[in-house]
Amino acid sequence: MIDLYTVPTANGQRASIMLEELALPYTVHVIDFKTKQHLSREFLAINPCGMAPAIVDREGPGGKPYAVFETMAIAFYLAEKTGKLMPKDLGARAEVYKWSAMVIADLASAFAGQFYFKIAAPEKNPYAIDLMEGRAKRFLAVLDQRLAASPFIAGQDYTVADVLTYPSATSSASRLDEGIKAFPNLQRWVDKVGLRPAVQRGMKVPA
Ligand SMILES: N[C@@H](CCC(=O)N[C@@H](CS)C(=O)NCC(=O)O)C(=O)O
Repeated sequence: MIDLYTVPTANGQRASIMLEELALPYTVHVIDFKTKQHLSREFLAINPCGMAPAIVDREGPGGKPYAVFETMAIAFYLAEKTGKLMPKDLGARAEVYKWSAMVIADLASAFAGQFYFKIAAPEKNPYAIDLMEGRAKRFLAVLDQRLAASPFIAGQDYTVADVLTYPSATSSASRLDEGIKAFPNLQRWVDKVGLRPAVQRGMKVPA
């Protein structure tokens, strides 16, 4: 059994899609930012950064409870635990590492900045908003080019890199005025990946 500590955001959706894809049993715990639950002593013991999502695998390495934080680490941990969605061949696996790192470090960070500056900020700074939206669009364009030549993000097969990308291309990209209209290959991939029942279930967590 896995405890998932989450919030209804793209990062939370990445973790729940992984759990659904791998058919791992899990219990959802919603973190309440309003009461600063993410900064509580109990939650900081799971993720010292005080961020969601995080998981505790009650049967972790050595059969002991094991906490994992950082969305990409959660996804890789679960893929390796089950031997699914992560290629065995080093070359194919390196494609997963590369594209996953780009999506999390570059694209998701740009969208986080866009959210903070465009939506959360009490005073709007056009430079900061344009910078973050510009970067998000630049990385979406890179994914669009990639998907012109490759059926999935990391190559021929659906992998953890697709799971990590989907919430950015849907939830986060819905905050752009034009959505992903300018990116036809990305849109085609979103339509295909969005048909997966596990993706549909994972996107609805927490209910
Ligand atoms: N690098 C982290 C980012 C996680 C993150 O930003 N989580 C947000 C919710 S989507 C959060 O917990 N924010 C609270 C805070 O920044 O204090 C990851 O990939 O897991």
